[in-house]
Amino acid sequence: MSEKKFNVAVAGATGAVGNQMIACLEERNFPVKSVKFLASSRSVGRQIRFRGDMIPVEELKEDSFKGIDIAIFSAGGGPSEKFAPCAAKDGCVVVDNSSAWRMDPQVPLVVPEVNPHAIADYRNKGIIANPNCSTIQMLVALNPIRKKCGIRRIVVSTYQAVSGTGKKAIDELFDQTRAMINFLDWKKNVYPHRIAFNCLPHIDKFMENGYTKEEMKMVNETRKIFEDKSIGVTATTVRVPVFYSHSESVNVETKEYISAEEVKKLLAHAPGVRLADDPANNVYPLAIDAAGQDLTLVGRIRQDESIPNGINMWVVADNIRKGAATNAVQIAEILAKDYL
Ligand code: NAP
Ligand code: 3JN
Repeated sequence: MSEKKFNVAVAGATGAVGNQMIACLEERNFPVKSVKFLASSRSVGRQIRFRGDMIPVEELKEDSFKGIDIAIFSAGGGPSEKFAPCAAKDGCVVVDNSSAWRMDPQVPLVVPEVNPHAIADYRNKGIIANPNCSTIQMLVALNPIRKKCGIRRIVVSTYQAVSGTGKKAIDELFDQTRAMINFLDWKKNVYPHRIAFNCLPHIDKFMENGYTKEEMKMVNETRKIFEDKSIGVTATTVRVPVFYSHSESVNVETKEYISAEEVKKLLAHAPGVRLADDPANNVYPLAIDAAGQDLTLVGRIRQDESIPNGINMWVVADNIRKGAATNAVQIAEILAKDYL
C-alpha cells in the first residue's frame, strides 16, 4: 500500500525558523504531496527551493489554507493568532511555533519525547502548539528524571543564542563583532544594548513581577507539559553572543533521591538525548557541538550537595532545530502517521 501524502503549508517560510522547517521537511523525508510557502507581502516575488523545485512565496492570507492538510506556522504571535483559526476552519491542522496558543487549555502543547499523547487534543481547535525553545530542551533532559523519581522544583539559568531572535539578530551580532575587532563604530537595532562581547539578562518583555516573558514561558509551559501545576520553576534567561544553540544550567530537586550516577545511566538511553559527560577528558555539552543536529546534549551531571535530593546539569540544544523547527516537524510526523 502506498504511503499517505499531505498538502503542507509553511507560514513564515522566509524566516530563520521557517527556513529550517523547510530543511527539516526535506531531511526527514516528510510525506509531502504539495508545499505552499507563505510569508508577508514583502516576500512575494521570492522563491524557495524544495526538493529541487523553486516554489514561489505567497502572501499569508485568510484563504491561504484551502486544500491544505497540515500548516506549520512560524510567522510570529500576531499572524498565528489571526490566521491559525482560518486554517483550522478550512480543515487544516496547524502546528504553531509562536506563544499565541501555548497556554490555551484547549490547545495541546507538545514535546514528542515527553507528551506525544497530548497530540490527540488537536481535535479541540485544530491547533497544536510548539513550546518555547528553552522549555523544549530542558524537558527533554528532565523527563526521564521526572518519570523515575518525580520533580519538586527546577531552578534554571539560560544562555541563549541570538538566532532565537531571528535573522536580524544574527546579522546584528555579526556586524557588531566585525566592527569591534576592526575598531569601528558599532550600531544596535535589535537589542537595547550591544550583544557582541556582552551578556543581556533580558529576553522578551519585562512583566510586572520583574520576570521577563521568556522566563514565565519556561515556568508555565513546564507545568502544562508535565501536567503538574505543583512543580516549582524559576528561571533567569540571558542572551549571549553565540549564533546557534541555547545552553542551560539546570538545578532540579527531585521528590525521591537519585544519584548523579543513576541520572547519567537514565540519560544515556533517553529519547532525544546525547550524554556528553566525561569531564576528565574535557567532554561536556557545547553550543558548537549541538548546532546543526537534533539531539539535546546533557552533561556536567552532579549532585547538588546543598540539599538532600538535588541534581545539577548543563543542557544544550540547537534552538532553531530541536527548539523550534525539528520539534514542530516531529509533531507533524506523529499527526500524519497516527491521526490523519
Ligand atoms: P524571522 O527570521 O524574523 O522570520 C519571521 C518570519 O515571519 C518571516 O518569514 C516573515 O516574513 C514572517 N512574517 C512576519 N510578519 C508576518 C506577517 N504579518 N504575515 C506573514 N508573515 C509574516 O523570525 P524567526 O526567528 O523565524 O521566528 C519567527 C517566529 O517563530 C517567532 O516570532 C516566534 O513566534 C517563533 N519562534 C519560536 C521559537 C520557539 O522557541 N519555539 C523560536 C524562535 C521563533 P517576511 O520575510 O516576509 O517578513
Ligand atoms: O529568544 C529566543 O531565544 C526564543 C524566542 C522565541 C520567540 C521569539 C519571538 C516571539 C517567541 C516564542 O517562541 O516564545 C515568540 C512568541 O512569543 O511567539
